[in-house]
Amino acid sequence: MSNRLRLAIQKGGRLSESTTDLLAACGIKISKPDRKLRALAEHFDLEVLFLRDDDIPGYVADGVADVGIVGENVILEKGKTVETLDQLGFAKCRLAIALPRTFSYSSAQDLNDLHIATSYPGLLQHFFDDNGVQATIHEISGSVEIAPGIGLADGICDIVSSGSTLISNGLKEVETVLKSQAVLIASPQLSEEKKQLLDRLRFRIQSVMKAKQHRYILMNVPNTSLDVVTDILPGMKAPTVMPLVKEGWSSVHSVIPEHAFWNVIESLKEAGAEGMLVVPIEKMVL
Ligand code: PRT
Ligand code: ZN
Repeated sequence: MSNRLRLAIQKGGRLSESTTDLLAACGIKISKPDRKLRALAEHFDLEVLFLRDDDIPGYVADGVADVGIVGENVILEKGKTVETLDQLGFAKCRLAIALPRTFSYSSAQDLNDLHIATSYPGLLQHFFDDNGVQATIHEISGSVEIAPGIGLADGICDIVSSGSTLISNGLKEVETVLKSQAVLIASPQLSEEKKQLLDRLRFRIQSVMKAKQHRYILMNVPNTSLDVVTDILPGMKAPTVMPLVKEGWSSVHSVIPEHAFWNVIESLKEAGAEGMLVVPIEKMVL
C-alpha cells in the first residue's frame, strides 16, 4: 500500500469547485482529471480519487479512500461508518419537506397518510419515526420537485438552498429535516503515517478556514481614545499599537471575526478611530 493519503472528492458538481479551491488554498494543487478517476497532488503526499458524491462515504468506510469531502446529507443518508472531522463551511443547504403552496399546514401530524417523493428515504423515514408520522415514501433519484405537479406524490423532501426551485414549482417548505454543509470525513482505520499526513492536511484546512472567518483591521486613533479602542478590539493576543509621525496619534492593528465586523466598526468610529482599512487574511496560524 502506498503511504500517500487518498482523498475522495466529487468529480463534477456543486462541491467540486469549492473543494479544489480549498485544497489550492492549502497549497495542494491537483491537475484537472479530464476523464481520469485519479490524480496525484503536487506539493503534498496526496492522491485524489474523483467520484460521484454518493459513492464517497462508502469508499471511505471501506478504506479504499482514507479521507473524503462530501455533504453531511449524503453521509447521514448512506449511514456508513466514517468519522466526521471538520465542517468546511461551503455547500450549505438543508433537507426539507415541501408541500403545495395551497396546503394548509400546521404541524408534522398533517403529513400523516401523505405520499412524499424523495432521494433521501433513510433521513425522511427517521424524521417520520421521530415525529410519529405515518406516511408513504416514494424513492426517486432526480427531479424530485416536479413530483407533486405530475401527480406522483403529495409533497417532496429535497435539498433546498435559496428556495427558488420550490417557489417555481408551486411548493412551500414546511419542515427542516436536516441542515447540511460539506465536511471532511475519514476512515476509522488509518495507519500512523496516514494519520500524520491527515493532521498536516487538517492543520492547513483549519488555518485557511480561520482566515476566511476573520479580517485584519488598521486604523488611526487619537491617543486619548486608545483605551476605549483597545477594549473594543480583541486581536489575536492584543491589538498592536504604533505611534504615528503626527503627534498624539497612533496606528492600531488587530484581527476581528467576520461575524462581528459591522458592530465593531461602528463602535470604533464612535470611539474616535479614523482612516480604517479592512483587509482579508490569507492564512491564520494560531
Ligand atoms: O453527480 P453527483 O452524484 O456527484 O452529484 P449530485 O447531482 O448528486 O449532487 P450535486 O452536485 O447537485 O450536489 C452536491 C451536494 O451539494 C449535495 O449533496 C448537497 O450537500 C450540496 N448542495 C448545496 C446542494 C444544493 N446546495 C442544492 N441547491 N445540492 C443540491 N441542490 C439542488 C436541490 O436538489 C434542488 O434541485 O438545488 C435545487 C434547490 O436549489 P435552490 O437554490 O433553488 O433552493
Ligand atoms: Zn449524487
